Amino acid sequence: MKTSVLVVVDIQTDFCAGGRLAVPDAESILPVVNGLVATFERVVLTQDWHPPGHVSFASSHPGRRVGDRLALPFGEQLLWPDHCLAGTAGAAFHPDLRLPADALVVRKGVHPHGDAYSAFFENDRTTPVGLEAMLRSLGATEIVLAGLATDYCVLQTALDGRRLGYEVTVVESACRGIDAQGTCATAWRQMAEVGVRRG
Ligand code: VGL
Ligand code: ZN
Repeated sequence: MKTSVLVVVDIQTDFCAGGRLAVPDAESILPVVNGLVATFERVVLTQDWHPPGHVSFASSHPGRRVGDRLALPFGEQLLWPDHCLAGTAGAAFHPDLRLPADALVVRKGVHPHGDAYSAFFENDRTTPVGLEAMLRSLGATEIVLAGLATDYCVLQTALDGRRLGYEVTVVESACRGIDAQGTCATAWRQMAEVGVRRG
């Protein structure tokens, strides 16, 4: 039996207009996402949720700037402005997102020394974030992805989803990317290569 779960990625104030890491045109997906939310029985929301001094913040590394790449034991960490500080208004879901009362929430990037783009695994590729356990308990076979940002958190969640054997559909009209250096085109290519459907 096919069981689909809608996964709404990081639709938070800091990623929208006026936020600390605003994704261009992010708000325009809200009506599309709300429409999707209304059609799914099971919805999981992800929330970027960083402690002060988080490893992904340029401000945590004296002499480093936003956009710099830092070498970490498990790979490169791209440095961002401070964003989605746990418990602050910037980390809250966008007020126009229609939240089902029974939606489940996965918070990621919660450890000071580890970042997480994917809702399945932290960027060390091994520490579980929580989505896999949730999907297993829901009996999910397919995930449908919407949200922000196409080239980071949506991308990595989609790739991990395929790796774990889920059918994965990314709804293009319900996503927006940062796309600073053509990274959205690369993201769609990477997703196509592993069989992610572009819905
Ligand atoms: C994201 C950069 C930093 C995302 C999160 O949600 O795509 N991007 N933290
Ligand atoms: Zn983040």
